[in-house]
Amino acid sequence: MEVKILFQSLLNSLVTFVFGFMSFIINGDRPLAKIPPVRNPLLLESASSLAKKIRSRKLKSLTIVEAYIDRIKEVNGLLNAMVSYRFSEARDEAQQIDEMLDSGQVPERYSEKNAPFLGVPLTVKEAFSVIDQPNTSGLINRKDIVCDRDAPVVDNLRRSGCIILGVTNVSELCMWYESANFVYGRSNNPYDIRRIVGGSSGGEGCILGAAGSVIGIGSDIGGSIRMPAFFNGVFGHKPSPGVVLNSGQFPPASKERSCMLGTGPMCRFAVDLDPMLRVMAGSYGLSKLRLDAPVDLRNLRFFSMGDDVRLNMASALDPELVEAQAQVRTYLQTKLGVTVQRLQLYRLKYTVDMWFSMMSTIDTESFTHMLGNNGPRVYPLWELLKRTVGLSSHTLPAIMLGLIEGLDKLIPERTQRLLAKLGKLREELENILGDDGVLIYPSHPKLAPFHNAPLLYPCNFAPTATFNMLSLPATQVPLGLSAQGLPLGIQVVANRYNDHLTLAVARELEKGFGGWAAPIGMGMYHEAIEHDTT
Ligand SMILES: *[C@@H]1O[C@H](CO)[C@@H](O)[C@H](O)[C@H]1NC(C)=O
Ligand SMILES: CC(=O)N[C@H]1CO[C@H](CO)[C@@H](O)[C@@H]1O
Repeated sequence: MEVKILFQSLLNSLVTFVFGFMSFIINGDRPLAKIPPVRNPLLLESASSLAKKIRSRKLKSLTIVEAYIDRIKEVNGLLNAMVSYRFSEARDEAQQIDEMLDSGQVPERYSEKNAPFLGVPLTVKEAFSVIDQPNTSGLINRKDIVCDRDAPVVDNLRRSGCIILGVTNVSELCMWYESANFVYGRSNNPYDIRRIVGGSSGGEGCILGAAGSVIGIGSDIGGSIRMPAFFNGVFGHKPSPGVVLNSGQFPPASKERSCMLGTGPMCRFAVDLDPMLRVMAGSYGLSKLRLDAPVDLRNLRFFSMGDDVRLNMASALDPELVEAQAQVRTYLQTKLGVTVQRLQLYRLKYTVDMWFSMMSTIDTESFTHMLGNNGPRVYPLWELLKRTVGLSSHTLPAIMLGLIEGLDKLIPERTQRLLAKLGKLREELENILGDDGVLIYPSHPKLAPFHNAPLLYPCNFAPTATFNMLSLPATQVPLGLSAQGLPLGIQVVANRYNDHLTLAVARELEKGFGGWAAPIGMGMYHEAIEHDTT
């Protein structure tokens, strides 16, 4: 056992060294390009606060829209987070809202209750349908497809008054945790551009982290909201299943997938999570939640798990994340006077196996079929050969997924065994959490890795995938920056339909740990920055 741990930590150091070295070769010894600091204070306000000021005419919607457009133009060249813009339409919409509010003639559908985000800019993950925006999910053979209508969740946010600035990058078919594809290229982390933004809602996490957006839409079947939220230091919430309608995204959300797939808010300020979730859920699923129930954090039961459970096939937890989780425990205990109980659920060890088993039972359409855009099937082995000589239009992770697809179906007894294990685990955790339990759990084993490094850690989505297969709501909460200037974070989990608990804890932890921290491009080139600014 000891030898295994030693070997793994040696391997980790080696990988970090090799990828750091590769980046050094590519970037030379030039100081790493950094995004400019945030200068406009409007970019530091929550969507809720902006909405209030727009309504009371302290601020014009157009001023805010222009501020975000300027910021996007300033950072996107370096980050490649947004892949399609609708700036002139956004300006027109902002102007119309300003004129309407100035006139004092505000129809009922734009009242504060019906349009809580009137005049506030929004960005959307490309996989969601937005009128006149591309509908590719990073597949080359879909690059010319344009949407002729909005996804229901996009429509809900538009009706709430949001102004869409554009759509953001994803991984190919939204099935990998690095956002790169042959339609849009690769997105870079705003805290260190040599690193990944995560996926599949990676462009969304990235543009939020860079202060180029304040609220956004993501979707999550194994961590696609929470991983990018973690790597880019923002909030991301995967709601309880059946609360936000998943339709209108590609790959399509079948009924069977809906227990695992969650569409939810991503944002920079904890206060925006609740109002966004209300709007996104709308008449479809809001009544399942109890967002109006008062929450007294001191009456909740807290549990902590993760730094002592080693998940099969996933990396060990980074020491800085172990420390961050310990600080969260201490904060909750001292600030709220609660006790945080350590939990050990040994079945969690098999998260990756259980998640794949569950996916294999619910997936109606084959991945290779979808890669071929439902035309001729794609042959992953052939694509792998083409990839080695740079001729495939598919990314390596997508090809690998195609290769392993269906492996689970080969051993049906194993799948059944794992699903039985999962059922027991779900029951066990649901009983522990009840209606007043909150679990804190790592968001990811590692801080944002270097580009391509996820290929070596393909199963590190395990800590987020846990709560898709368990159908529980989970919020990723940023916890400030590591010694190297990379975002830290933690997941907050509650029982099904208790989303109001995780959101309340997220707001509390933001108070204690500062929430989103503007990237100042530290990383290895810390000195260079200090020099720059003096
Ligand atoms: C996006 O593409 C999918 C799959 O081809 C299709 O079903 C869907 O209708 C498209 N969305 C829009 C809004 O055009
Ligand atoms: C780096 C990169 O490939 N960026 C591309 C992102 O997508 C837009 C829209 O298709 C392209 O214009 C960029 O070149």
